[in-house]
Amino acid sequence: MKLRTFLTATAAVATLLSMGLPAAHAQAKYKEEYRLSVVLGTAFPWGKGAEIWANKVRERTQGRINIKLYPGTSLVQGDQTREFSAIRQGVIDMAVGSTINWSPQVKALNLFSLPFLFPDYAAVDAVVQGQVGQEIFKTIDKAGVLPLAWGENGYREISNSKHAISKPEDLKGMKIRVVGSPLFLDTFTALGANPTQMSWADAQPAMASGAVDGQENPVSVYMAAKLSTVGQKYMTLWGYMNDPLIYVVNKDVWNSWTPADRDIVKQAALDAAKEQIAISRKGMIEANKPLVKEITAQGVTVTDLNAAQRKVFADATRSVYTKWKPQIGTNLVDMAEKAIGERKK
Ligand code: X2X
Repeated sequence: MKLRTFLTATAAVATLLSMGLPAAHAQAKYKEEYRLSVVLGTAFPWGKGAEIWANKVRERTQGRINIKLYPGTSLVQGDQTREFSAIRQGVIDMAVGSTINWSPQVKALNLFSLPFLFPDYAAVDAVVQGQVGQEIFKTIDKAGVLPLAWGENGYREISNSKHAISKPEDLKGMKIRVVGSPLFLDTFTALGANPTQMSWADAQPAMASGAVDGQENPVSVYMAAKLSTVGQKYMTLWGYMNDPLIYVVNKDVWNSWTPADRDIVKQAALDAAKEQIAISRKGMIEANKPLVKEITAQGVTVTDLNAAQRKVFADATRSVYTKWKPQIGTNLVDMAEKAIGERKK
C-alpha cells in the first residue's frame, strides 16, 4: 500500500470512529424468521418444548427474534442424521435435537445410547446437569454448534407386533427399526434381533405394512404417534436408554444477536427445557405410571421387567459397552458412571 493511500484509509477510519459506533441494536442484522428444526412436532413433549422456547423468545425480545418450528426434520428432508451438519452449516438456525440423531457427528453423544447405563431419572439428571453435561457441551461447541440447555425425549421402551418380550430370546429374528448411530445395530444384533436403520418418517409406514416388527421410543412418543394403530400391541418397559434433547443455535446466528438478546435466548432455552423435561416425564414418574395404564387400556400388553430380568438384557449387551466406551471417550464414560454412582436418589 502506498503511503498516501494508507493515510487516506487511516483518516477514513478515524472519521468513522469520531462519528461514534452505531447502537448495538442497529448494528446486529436480524432475520425475519429463524428456522428451528425438530423431529417430533407439538403433539409430542419434544415439539412442545421447542414451541415453549420459541414463544418465550418472541415475548421476551418483543418480537425481535421470531422463531418458526420445522417438525419432521423437514429442513433436511427428514434425514435426522444430517440435522447436526445442517445446523453447523446454517441451513438450520436453531434446533431441539436428540443425542441419537447427532451422535454420528459427535461421538461422545453415544454415551446415552450405551445400553442400561442409566438406571433411573436421577442418573440422567446427575449426568446432564453436572460436569459430564458441561464436558459434552464443550465437545458440541468444538464441533461447531452452540449448545444451551438439556431437555429430554425420554426412556426408550421397546414395542412390537409379534409377542411379549421378557428375555433376549424373545427378540430372536425380530425386525426392529432403529435410528441414528451404528451403536444401535450392535445392541440389537447382540440381543439376537434383526435391526434395520431408518428415519422416523419411514418407520411408521414400515410398521403399518409389517415390513418391521418393532421399534423403540419413549411411551409418550408411542402414545402421541398412536403406534397401537399400526399393530404395535406389545410393549416392554426395559428402560435400556434415555434420550436427552439439546437446545442449540447456529454460531453465526448467535453472533449476529446483541449480547442482551443472547442472554434472553439462553435463559429462555433453560426455562423451556425445564418445562419440557417435566412434560416428557409426566405419566411415567407418578405411582402406577398413568401413561402405562392408558396404553394398557388400548389393549396393549405391557411387560414391566423386574431387576433380574433387566440384568439378563444388560449382560447380553455388555459387548456393546466394551466396544463403544473408547469411541465415546473412556474418561467421559468413567465420569458419567461416577456421577451415576454418587447420585441423589
Ligand atoms: O426417530 C426416532 O425414533 C426419534 C423420533 O425418537 C428420534 O428422533 C430419536
